[in-house]
Amino acid sequence: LEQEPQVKEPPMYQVLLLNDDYTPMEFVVYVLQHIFNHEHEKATQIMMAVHSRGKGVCGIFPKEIAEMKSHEIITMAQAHEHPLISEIEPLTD
Ligand code: TYC
Repeated sequence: LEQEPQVKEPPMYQVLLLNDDYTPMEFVVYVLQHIFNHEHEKATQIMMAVHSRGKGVCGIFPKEIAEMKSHEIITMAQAHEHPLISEIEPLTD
């Protein structure tokens, strides 16, 4: 049988945001708008989901981009002395 040419897509990673008791809600919304280009309404939805469930997905990217965005969140949080944490997780299909 003829094989279709295999087009390899890069493995994708979820950028996760973790809840905490101290980071202001508006700061989380600001970060989501500026790092992920989410609209204010979408950023608010994600923030509230993380606030109530403990963890949530901000976006899905190839590994290097995911790492960069996760790092940007932590850097912005540290600059404002907020304990906000982000991590990345491989998407398994
Ligand atoms: N729980 C925070 C508060 O009540 C808000 C918050 C939401 C913090 C999402 C972190 O990833 C987070 N101020």
